[in-house]
Amino acid sequence: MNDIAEGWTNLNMTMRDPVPEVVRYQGDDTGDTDQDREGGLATVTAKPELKRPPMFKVILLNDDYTPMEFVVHILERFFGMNREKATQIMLTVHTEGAATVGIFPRDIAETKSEQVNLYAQENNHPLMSMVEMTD
Ligand code: TYC
Repeated sequence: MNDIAEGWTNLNMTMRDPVPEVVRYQGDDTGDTDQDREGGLATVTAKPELKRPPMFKVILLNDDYTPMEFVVHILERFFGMNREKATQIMLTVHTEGAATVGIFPRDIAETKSEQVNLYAQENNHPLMSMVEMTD
């Protein structure tokens, strides 16, 4: 599994709640054990070991030359938007100057931004995206 796929696995496995783990009962009442001692076992609430990764915005920037249809195509191709959503976001970038088009873990945000910039360059359009940390 590559790094990006692994990143997603961890993200999916992120635990929202403490997970009980079974431990051998030591005959000692100190510590955070629940009072379930059937069969000589007590449970203890384990600290979640995975933290949510910090998230990063991919921001699309306006320019005066990239055709609107190409921007819509970019949003469909790299950000999985349907035509209606892509058109709406493209128009926001066009009128506001920039818009967040997706929020991802750092590696995925960087990769998407680079893919967009490279694809625009290969098609001789000045379209640019950038990555910014979320607040
Ligand atoms: N402003 C461009 C035009 O008028 C359209 C455009 C939209 C360009 C969004 C870039 O990220 C962009 N053709």
